[in-house]
Amino acid sequence: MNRIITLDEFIIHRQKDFPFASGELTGLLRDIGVAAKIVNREVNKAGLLNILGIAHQENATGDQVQKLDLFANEKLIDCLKNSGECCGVASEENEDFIAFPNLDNKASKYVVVFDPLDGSSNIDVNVSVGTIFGIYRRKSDPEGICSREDFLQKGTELVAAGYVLYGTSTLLVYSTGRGVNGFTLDPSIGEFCLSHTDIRIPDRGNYYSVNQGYYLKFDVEMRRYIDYCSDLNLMLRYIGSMVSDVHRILFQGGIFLYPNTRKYPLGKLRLLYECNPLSFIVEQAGGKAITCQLERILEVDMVHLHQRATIAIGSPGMVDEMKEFVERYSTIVPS
Ligand code: P6P
Repeated sequence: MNRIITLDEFIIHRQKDFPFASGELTGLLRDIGVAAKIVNREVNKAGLLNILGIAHQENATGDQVQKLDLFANEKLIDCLKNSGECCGVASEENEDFIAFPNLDNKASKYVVVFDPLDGSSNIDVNVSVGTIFGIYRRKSDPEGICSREDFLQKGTELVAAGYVLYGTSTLLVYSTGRGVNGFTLDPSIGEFCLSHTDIRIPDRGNYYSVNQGYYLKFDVEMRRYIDYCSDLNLMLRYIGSMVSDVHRILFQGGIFLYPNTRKYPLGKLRLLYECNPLSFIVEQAGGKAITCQLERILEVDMVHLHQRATIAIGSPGMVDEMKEFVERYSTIVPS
């Protein structure tokens, strides 16, 4: 039996990959791991506690907020505020970013963006949900408080990104730009343990993931590509939780699509804390992530915190094929 390597050990060991690392990023990743364990504990017993049901609130993006969303958001903010390595956060659940005062007058180098509980509408029906996070190096004066410019950075500026999938087991997948690794939570010891080393996405796969219910509302080129996937007898898998759907694609190959529709002309998914972190990970695993207008997701200019984007993400061979359909059938010539 292989020796158990915990997330903490792995992060500290990999710190050597960064000659100038002084431990702040290491500490930050470990704090996120702690927050994930706390959220996991509540997600796993959500059905037993009076934290189900909609909290009769709307979040910054107008979605109904489940109580567990609020809990997860609060825990992540608390852990990061007290980490001493993070000077501010931006969350799907908060209209604006939150600046943290320096702890012990120590200037923090990083800001964190996150969707605390993505796919939360699945909670009441016991379908997997996830946390998505991204870490940027601040651009503002380290002696001052963080500013909006710290968050309005392209995905290419990400220092690290990851997700936690609360599913049949709880898995934390992250990258600091040198490959992708996965850690499964062992509840008996309360540790995330290395379970998937150097994850690589297959060049192609047998899955396509899209909300077929919007088919007639997609542009013609997307409908043609979806028909092509169906003609290839690919299997449609879509559970309405981006982390879960992209996780399947990352591990087994395939493509996930959320194109523009009449309801969401700019796409539904959020660039800052959904598309960019997952695209960073998929690219690090050898995959591709572009908008349905063929721009590389990580290169899209970040204009405001809750900016939406269309996305096609997954196996490189399949994203390239989708790109060909757009070029061939789009009535709008991509800029
Ligand atoms: P639709 C969940 O609300 C979410 O933000 C993503 O996790 C998911 O992929 C998408 O929205 C589902 O949206 O319109 O298909 O229900």
